[in-house]
Amino acid sequence: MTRSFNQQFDQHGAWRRNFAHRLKWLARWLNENDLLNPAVAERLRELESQMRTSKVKVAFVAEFSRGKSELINSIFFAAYGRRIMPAAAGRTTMCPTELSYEAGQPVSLRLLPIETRLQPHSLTHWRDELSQWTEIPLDIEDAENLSASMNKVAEVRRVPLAEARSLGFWSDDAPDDNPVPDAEGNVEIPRWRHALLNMPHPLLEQGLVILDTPGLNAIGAEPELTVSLIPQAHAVVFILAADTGVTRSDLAIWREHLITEGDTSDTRIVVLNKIDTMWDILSTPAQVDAQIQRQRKGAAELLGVPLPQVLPVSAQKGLQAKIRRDVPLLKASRLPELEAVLGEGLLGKREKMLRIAVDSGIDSLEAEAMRIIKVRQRDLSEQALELQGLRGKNVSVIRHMRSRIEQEQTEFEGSNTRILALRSVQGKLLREVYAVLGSTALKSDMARLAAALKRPGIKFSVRKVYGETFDSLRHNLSEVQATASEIQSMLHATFRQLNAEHGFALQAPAEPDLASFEQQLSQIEQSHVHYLGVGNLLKLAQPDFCDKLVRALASRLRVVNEAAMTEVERWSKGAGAQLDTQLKERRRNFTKRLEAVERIQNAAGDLDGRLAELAAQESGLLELDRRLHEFIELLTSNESPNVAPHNELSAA
Ligand SMILES: Nc1nc2c(ncn2[C@@H]2O[C@H](COP(=O)(O)OP(=O)(O)OP(=O)(O)O)[C@@H](O)[C@H]2O)c(=O)[nH]1
Ligand SMILES: [Mg+2]
Repeated sequence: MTRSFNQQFDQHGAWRRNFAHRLKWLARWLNENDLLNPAVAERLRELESQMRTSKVKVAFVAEFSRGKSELINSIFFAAYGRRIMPAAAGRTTMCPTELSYEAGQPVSLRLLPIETRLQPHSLTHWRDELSQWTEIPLDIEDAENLSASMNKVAEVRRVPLAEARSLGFWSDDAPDDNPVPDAEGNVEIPRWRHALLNMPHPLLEQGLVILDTPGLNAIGAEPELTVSLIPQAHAVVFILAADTGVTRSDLAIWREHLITEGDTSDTRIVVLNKIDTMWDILSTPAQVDAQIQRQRKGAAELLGVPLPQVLPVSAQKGLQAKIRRDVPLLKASRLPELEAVLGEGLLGKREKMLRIAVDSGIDSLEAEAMRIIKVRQRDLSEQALELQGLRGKNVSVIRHMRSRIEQEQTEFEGSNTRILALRSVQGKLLREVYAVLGSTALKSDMARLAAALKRPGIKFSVRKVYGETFDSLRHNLSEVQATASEIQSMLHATFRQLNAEHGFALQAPAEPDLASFEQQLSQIEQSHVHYLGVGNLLKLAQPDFCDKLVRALASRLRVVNEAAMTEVERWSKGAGAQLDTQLKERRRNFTKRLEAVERIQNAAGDLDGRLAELAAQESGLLELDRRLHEFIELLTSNESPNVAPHNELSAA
């Protein structure tokens, strides 16, 4: 039996919540046993919040009236018993609409007026400018109210040509794409630029984000939609109508929005919608099937996707069937098959990505905790050896031992200067990294790109101009990689020295690998060059277009650079925390040794008692070691998410 998208998503959510829960338990256990240094604690917090808040974004893209909004209604909103997203003949959805849930934010529909296009800011910027949005509070218990509010995304305005031109809905260069003026010379444009629905729907609560887009005519769309919003989706559903097949404008949209960025082909799903229009009482079911199959094959060939990724459905009948609980109709709509593919492709991939991220985090966490346990074990056996040497010795020997420990302690504290020097060099190099990847440097790179794109005749050298900009961005990353290598060899040297002189067990954490960020840069570059290549070059001559494009680029690049900086920072903090932890352990060790000698000085017979204590502590550490492995085993194992962690994970 195929599981519906909703069921699959529920299970994925349960897995994530459970994992986050176990991580919390592990953190608590590590903390109770004094095995948690600040770097590990932060890593744990990051992993936990990644598990809890990671979003899965699905974008619905197609020419107008192919049934994007109807498909969203049928997959996600059938439980309301009616249409929630407006879906009607002709152009309906007029602005990109994002559906998601952020707890703590008001449940509402927020709308950004189209006039904000006149100001020089990216959508990313506007997201934080709450006061610029029109907010409509929603009552999600009331389906009628919800649906009426959602009608806002279909609102339009009539404006004079000049205004339409300045807002980007009229181009003198591409007259075929322009809207048709009415008798007074006015044209229809969207009232809103972007809509954000925040609503506690079960799937949205678990991190699903749905992006519904307006049928994209060449001129009205913002570059940011193409070069940022859609490429960042984890899956894109492209919709065709079974009755029309792949039209010229479908193909143009497919080329512009769906064949970009790298190895994403497995998260592109093509839906052949409206198969109900082929149901025909004069044909046998077998004939209808054969017809659908022909359309499927044709679409797969034209778009260059594997046949299993082209799924025929009837969104409308699927919605009706779910509302009326009409099982045969639901089956005929073939909606469940699409949901199964969507769920497996999207969530399976997401789960894999999360697991990879989490596994490497857990590995380094285990190594760190093990190191602390090892250091303690060694300290204990050294102490035991030292005390055994005192057996049967007289008072002056004991006094001598005491002064030897004190001397060792002084020498140890003296060597701190080397550690301080290491820290300051590390800090300086990190500041260099921030300077290279920080926002000031990026801004000037972007200003140069914008200026280059505005030069007359740029059409012929767009690829080169982007190439230069991105070479310089990639160069920044390799510079940072080189700096990191430099810090790394310094860490190795200093750690080796400290290990030799003080018997530490320091090991420099793995150097950050920035290759994946370079890869991301190349994908972004590709999507821009691709976007301009598919008939958008002419727009470079339009006022403001270059700035819009470059602003959209800048907001994406900022995210990449910040992620790279976080990686470097995490590694540097990791090294620092290791050092701190071992210094702390060593200081504690001096105090313990002095205490032990003192006790023996005061009552010589206490020696055996103290040795027994040490032995007990040693076996306690063995137990800790065993439990740590148990924990990690439990965290990384694949077993069902319903096992309550409490029993296995209760603190020692
Ligand atoms: N017969 C049939 N009609 C459908 C189906 N799905 C959608 N429609 C109709 O097609 C029209 C357009 O559907 P929408 O969901 O508004 O299409 P859209 O792609 O969101 O269009 P825009 O918002 O304008 O970009 C509506 O009248 C729907 O009722 C279907 O499976 N079968
Ligand atoms: Mg729509």
